[in-house]
Amino acid sequence: MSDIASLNSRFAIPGAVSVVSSNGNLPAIHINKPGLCSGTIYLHGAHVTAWKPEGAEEVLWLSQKSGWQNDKPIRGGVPLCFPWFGPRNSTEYPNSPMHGFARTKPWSIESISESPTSITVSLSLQNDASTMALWPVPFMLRHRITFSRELIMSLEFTHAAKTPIPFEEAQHTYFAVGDVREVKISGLSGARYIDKTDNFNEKDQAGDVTISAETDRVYLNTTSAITISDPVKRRRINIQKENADATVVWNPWIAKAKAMPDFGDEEWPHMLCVETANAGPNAVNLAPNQPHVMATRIAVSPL
Ligand code: TA6
Repeated sequence: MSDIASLNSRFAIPGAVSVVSSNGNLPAIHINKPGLCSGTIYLHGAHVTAWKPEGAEEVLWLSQKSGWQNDKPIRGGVPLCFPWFGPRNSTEYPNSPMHGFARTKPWSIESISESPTSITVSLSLQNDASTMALWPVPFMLRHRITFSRELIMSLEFTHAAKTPIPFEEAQHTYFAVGDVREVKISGLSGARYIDKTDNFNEKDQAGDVTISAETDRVYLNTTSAITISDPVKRRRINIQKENADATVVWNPWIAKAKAMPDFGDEEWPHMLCVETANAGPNAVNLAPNQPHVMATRIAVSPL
């Protein structure tokens, strides 16, 4: 029996959940709860690529140009950044992938469960020779995703090193928007941010965030909920965080979109990243055998 057939026989829920060979022949879990929602998550990177509450349009953005290979992250959906965010010092740590290794590793299905109003998928990743070579820490990562009228993603990290370990993490969520130039992002007013498009200078946010150029900001020491108001799709996307002290806002705009081979040149107006994170000055220092759980809860409502 193939791996897919074996996974499907162990974890499928008739009428609601199937395990299939999807893009790039990568194994994926398809969820379809009539009257509630549909969704998709790949074992590759424990990567959620779709979530659509009944009666709403797809909430997550996925590039038409995304690659579907074991050694590359999927472009769009919710890539997991762990155990570092962004690039690593290439001299000190050669061969370190951007945003860590979690999003390009094959995760294992721990469980898939159904309630009358939800499907919950639990995937796990443990250290192996390749992760130990990059980051010598014995760890367990668990990504638990509840697909319902809301999307709840919970990333739990535990390690068995002898001393506290500093790490960074992000649920790097790509949202589908009608036109990024028209959206307003509220909830960050008064927060300090690192502006990665302006030599990483620190600045203060006054009022709503709007997007009129390449935008790449790490908002610091903020646990606030965020609302994306999208007049074109006539909807609000509400994003609540748990145990995440940073929020990242990113849109590549024209030139950066063109420079990414897995990102269509004309796709940038239709996506916006608002990322739940612990990164930079908000990195976490975690004691051994103490679980740290960061979570994101997403809901959609009419505007
Ligand atoms: O979260 C924003 C960011 O750090 C940007 O600087 C950009 O690099 C983006 O992530 C995407 O990174 P990726 O490695 O997925 O192309």
